[in-house]
Amino acid sequence: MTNASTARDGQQAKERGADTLDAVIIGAGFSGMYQLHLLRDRLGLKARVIERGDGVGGTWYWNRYPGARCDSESHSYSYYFSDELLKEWEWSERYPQQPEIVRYLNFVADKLDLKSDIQFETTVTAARYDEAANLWRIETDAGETVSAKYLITAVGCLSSANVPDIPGRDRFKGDWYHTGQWPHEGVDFTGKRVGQIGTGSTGIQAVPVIAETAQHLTVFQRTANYSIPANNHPLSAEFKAWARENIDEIRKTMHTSTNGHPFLIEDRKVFDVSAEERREIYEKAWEIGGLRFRAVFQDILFDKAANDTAADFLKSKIGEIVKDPETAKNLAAIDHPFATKRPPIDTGYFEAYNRDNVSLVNLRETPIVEITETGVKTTEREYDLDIIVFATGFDAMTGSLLKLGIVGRDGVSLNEAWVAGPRTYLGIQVVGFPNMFTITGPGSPSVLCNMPVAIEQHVEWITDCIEKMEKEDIDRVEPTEPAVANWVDHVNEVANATLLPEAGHSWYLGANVPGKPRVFMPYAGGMNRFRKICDDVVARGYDGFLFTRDRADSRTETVNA
Ligand code: NA7
Repeated sequence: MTNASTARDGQQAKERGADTLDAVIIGAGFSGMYQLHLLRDRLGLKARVIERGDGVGGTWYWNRYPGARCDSESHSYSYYFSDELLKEWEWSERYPQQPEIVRYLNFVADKLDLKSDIQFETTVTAARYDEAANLWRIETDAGETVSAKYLITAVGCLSSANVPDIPGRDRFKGDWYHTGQWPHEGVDFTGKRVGQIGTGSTGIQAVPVIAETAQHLTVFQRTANYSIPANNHPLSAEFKAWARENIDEIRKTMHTSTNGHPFLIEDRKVFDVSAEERREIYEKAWEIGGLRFRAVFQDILFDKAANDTAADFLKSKIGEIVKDPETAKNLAAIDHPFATKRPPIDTGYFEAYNRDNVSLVNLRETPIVEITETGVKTTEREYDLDIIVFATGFDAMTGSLLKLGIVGRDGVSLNEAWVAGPRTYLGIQVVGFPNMFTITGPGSPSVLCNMPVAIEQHVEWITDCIEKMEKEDIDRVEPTEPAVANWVDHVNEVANATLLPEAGHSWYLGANVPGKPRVFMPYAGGMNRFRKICDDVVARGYDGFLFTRDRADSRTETVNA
């Protein structure tokens, strides 16, 4: 194992008392697992993961809805820190399904012996910074308090379910489910009248699968959405061998690309080619399928006229697929530029509307008035339903962090610190919350990137920072206010250079949750650029971070990085 080889024989943790840990990590998904591995097996620290679920997987543990599938290609949706792991695991399909991802994460957890340091079925109810002791006191629903020098949140960006507060919701006598909190035993739709609210990436994946067994599926669409066929298929033996033999090459591409995917964005611009050539390029990309479509021109996300050509192509495809003209018109009534909301990829989404048992309700024309005991009532009529599926997304990027009950220096909570929106330095740290690290936090590329690539970079950066602190006996690290202010400005500046803010109702902006401050949260400057910025910060002596050490005379000194 690349990193495990240095294992626990590495530098020993500073003794902090038997009941005090070096680090508490919250969440056992991709990020928490890797963070545990590096802190425990590379640095030799005493670290524990606290996890709400009874197994590893994080977002993938909870998102078990029908059709749940990743939109990153499987051979890139893996940890790349270990060639051994890469060679031992074999993905079966181009896009991995949820159960296969959970199997993969269990394989990694077992291989690295991680589960022994994961406390499952435990929810963190509060985490308070005790300034006098320079320790985080983490309280759980098991009634215990765990203390640790470092608090690392690995709670994922899309883990806090957003169930809209539609009037009458609790009156419904049938069953209702949110896709992100799906029952482990599954849901039997056979013979049921199902209503699905939401047509984001999740809803678009769920529709064709639910339609297969439901008596009738009524899809309630608020914002029409683009979707590109995934062209999912089993991976051939040749491809699997190629992926195993070209690990370095694939890793290099993922680290070079803007979005951490295993392919690069073409250099050409939309209007560099003729209309005919452009059509051919789009047709070919549509056949190949998936997020590669977005990569065929470099200016799709920057130039509205260029974007229009992709948008028009995708809208025309809806018209070609969907037979009923009224349904096709409603599905193609898309109000935002292509890829300014997360672009879904699908398996038979638009085709599903050609089935007799699927119908679409355009909520822009006939909004939902209330949920009744027996179904959903719009301004036009009432739809009788046995089951309502909320595919209504997440309180993304900040929701799961703000739920943790984090309180920093001087009793200031994270909720108070972020009342006007999240403020971080590099998405990693927050002023007033010393020694707290937020993996893929707001202000980092996170959801605009193939997540494992973003996660590995953040986890490795955090580990290096902690290693430095342990080696140099540093007690605290936190960012400076000017560094945070500059970073927030930079995050806005790079977002404003793209068309991304044009989707005014996107969860990137927090606009899907009533009352949430509208701040563009992910870093849109590209993962490759972000990685370089983080490296440069270190090269400049952790520029923007303040390291402090407590002296024997009980004064605190600033340590030059
Ligand atoms: P998204 O992308 O936030 O989609 C949620 C959908 O639910 C979207 O169509 C919303 O319409 C709709 N929605 C939300 N609230 C309501 C109400 N109150 N009434 C009607 N419709 C509503 O979440 P997903 O789970 O699909 O995807 C999240 C990410 O997971 C995805 O991007 C991938 O990265 C993986 P709206 O657009 O707000 O009008």
